[in-house]
Amino acid sequence: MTTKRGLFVVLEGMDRAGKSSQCRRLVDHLNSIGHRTELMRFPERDSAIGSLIGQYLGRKIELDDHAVHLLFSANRWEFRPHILDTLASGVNIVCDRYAYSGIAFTAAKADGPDFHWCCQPEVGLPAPDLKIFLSVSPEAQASRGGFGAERYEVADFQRRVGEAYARLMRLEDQAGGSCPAWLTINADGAFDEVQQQLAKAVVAAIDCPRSAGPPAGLR
Ligand code: FDM
Ligand code: MG
Repeated sequence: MTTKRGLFVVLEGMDRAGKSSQCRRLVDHLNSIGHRTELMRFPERDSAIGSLIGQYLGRKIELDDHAVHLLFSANRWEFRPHILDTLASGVNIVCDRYAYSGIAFTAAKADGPDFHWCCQPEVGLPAPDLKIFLSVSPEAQASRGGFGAERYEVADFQRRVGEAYARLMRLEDQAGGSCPAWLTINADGAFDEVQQQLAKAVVAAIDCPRSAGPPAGLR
């Protein structure tokens, strides 16, 4: 019997949506019910490229907006073999941020790189089987405490990131297919309720048939 390849799930969303905590809990849950699953995140700061990104986010170094955009993308490309091997071995991946963060955060910069330019370095990366957007209202965002100290953790910039995500999702939904490209889950409610919705959607996707080969490349 051949192993069914793992499911590649990506979670995106605004700051304070609870993405990282939800991803961790989801991975624990999936493993506990027998679905072997690995947690990944981008930026993955634990590499030479990731360390530069960490220094940039922590305001230790300055970089041109194009250059740092390419570093974020290169960080994904360096883990492409790992993603493909993991999926081929039948293990699912839950990924905390991916190419969509890359595009939305750079495209949100005032006088920054052009939106279409931002999309290009991502072309060819493994495409997720399921993309989930955790949405959070400005009120819930505010009630969850202040932003951190990293670059980008600024309310006005976050609003622009939200607009860039919306543009991205609109474009992908227009691009076709009979079902929406994105599943949006509202994360304003209680953590456990959001987790239940997430787990239900992901388990259903794991159980769906999928092609035996590697995932297609992002277009
Ligand atoms: N971010 C994340 C980007 O600007 N580009 C990317 O490609 C990715 C993956 O990095 F502000 C931004 C999003 C966020 C910051 O992310 C660090 P975490 O999830 O807080 O570590
Ligand atoms: Mg953060």
